[in-house]
Amino acid sequence: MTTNLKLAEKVLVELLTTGVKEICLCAGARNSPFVLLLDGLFPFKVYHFFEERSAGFFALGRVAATLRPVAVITTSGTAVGELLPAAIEGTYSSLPLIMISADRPKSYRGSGAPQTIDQVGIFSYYIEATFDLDMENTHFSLKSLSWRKPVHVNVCFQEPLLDSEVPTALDFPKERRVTFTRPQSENDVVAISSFFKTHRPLAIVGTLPEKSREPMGKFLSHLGCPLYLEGPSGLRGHPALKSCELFGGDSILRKILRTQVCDSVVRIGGVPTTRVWRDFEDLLQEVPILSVGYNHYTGLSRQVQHFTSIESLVRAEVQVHNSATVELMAADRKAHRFFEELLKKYPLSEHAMVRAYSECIKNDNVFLGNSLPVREWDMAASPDYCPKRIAASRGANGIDGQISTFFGWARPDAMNWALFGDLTTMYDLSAPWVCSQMETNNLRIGIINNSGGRIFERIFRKDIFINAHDIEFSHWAKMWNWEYFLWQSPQEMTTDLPQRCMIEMRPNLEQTATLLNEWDQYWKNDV
Ligand SMILES: Cc1ncc(C[n+]2csc(CCOP(=O)(O)OP(=O)(O)O)c2C)c(N)n1
Repeated sequence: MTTNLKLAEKVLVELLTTGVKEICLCAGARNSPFVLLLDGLFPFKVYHFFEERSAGFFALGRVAATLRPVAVITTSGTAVGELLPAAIEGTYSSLPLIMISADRPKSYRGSGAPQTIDQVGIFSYYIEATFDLDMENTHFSLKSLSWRKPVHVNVCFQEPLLDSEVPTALDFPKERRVTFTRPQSENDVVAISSFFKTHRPLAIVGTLPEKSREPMGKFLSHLGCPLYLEGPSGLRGHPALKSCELFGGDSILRKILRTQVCDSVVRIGGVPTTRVWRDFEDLLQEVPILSVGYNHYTGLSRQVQHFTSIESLVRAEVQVHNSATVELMAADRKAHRFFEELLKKYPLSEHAMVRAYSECIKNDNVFLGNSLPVREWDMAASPDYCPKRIAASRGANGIDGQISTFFGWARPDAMNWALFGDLTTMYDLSAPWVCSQMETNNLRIGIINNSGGRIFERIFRKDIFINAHDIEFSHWAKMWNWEYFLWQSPQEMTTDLPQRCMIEMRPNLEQTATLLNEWDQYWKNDV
């Protein structure tokens, strides 16, 4: 007869067989069969959390760092709901998160009994599959999944929870490793090649999976068209791409398309961050687009030619000959020089601070928070460096769970820096909990404290959106026993820092606004 412990063991064995190496465990009473089995019996690396939201986002970071599925195990009730934000991000970023929730027996559903909620279906669209296991239904296999979305495994345990002896040793079957390589198709290669035969495109490159960066770098270096390389592509500042790389920001992209120097766009990787992408819905809706991503999301409501195999693009032997780009590249360089002058003129602006921060990071690892950091990186980070690893959570663009994802993503092979907004930081204050369990202590968190959500200042120009405050972060650092630094100008910035620290940067709001106004003015004058 099956027992709770046997059922839990079956689930864990299937994880092991699938190639899961790491589990984020959020202990409670209902999931005690899992907790006891994970107390030294299974060869998983187990991270312990008291808070499920952080656990979910940390797990996403681990998926990105290890390229393997990672499991999070929660108890029942609202604990399960705390995983929803990570499930959403996992869906749009196509990260294989396995969410395992413990539940009371099925007969309790709808009863309102303590810590009993309707768990099955709680993740609605944001899962590829649900398993609802109990003593009668013990069939559990992860074999035929595509892994393009998270998975929910709900496991009902009956009373008493510990209904058999905890084994002292277990035998494990062989690993059956999951691969995430998307199927390539000859048809895709042919269709992609024919687009290049009839078009003179501009390439916009968003988030690329780490393993695609090198082959994509080679491909783009032979392509011969202007390249807009966003930070999370990992190719911004790549030495082999410099001659074609655009640094003039959104406005140069608009100019290239408006003047029809390029007659189309090839969008590569994740949905682009640049605001120009939204223009393809209206102002630029006639521009043909070839979209090649790592999942099926295009980020547009209109139909475009879309392929989900980056490998097929890399294999297409294509080259673009467009002599008209020479002039445009010169305009880009001129605009870039103007922007460099602005950085010098307004050294206390956010952009100048981001530039100086990027010069501290050089070629280390960097994780960018949503909202302004990821945008300001694209505008202002030094073009002379290409970080070893760079990432941002651009699936659903949430400002939640960013620090936890950064911790999951950090690796010991280099210094790991991060750049977050102040509200984004406040969203994830319990994230440092996990640090004592991590393999690396190479962690430097940069916070741009501009006293609120300043991205809204530029969209609405109304205070009500900003959530302005005068909070500073030294006490947060103290709470977690991290060293803390305050930088208010680029002169104060240094790499002479402890291995692990929090750095609060306080830019001058007025200088930031003036820099942006002058930059807008530059493009208004450029007719
Ligand atoms: C979970 C979530 N809630 C709300 C938002 C909407 N939102 C986008 S940016 C932002 C403000 C971010 O402020 P901050 O982190 O200080 O960065 P800044 O805009 O100043 O760069 C908010 C609330 C979101 N993206 N995600």
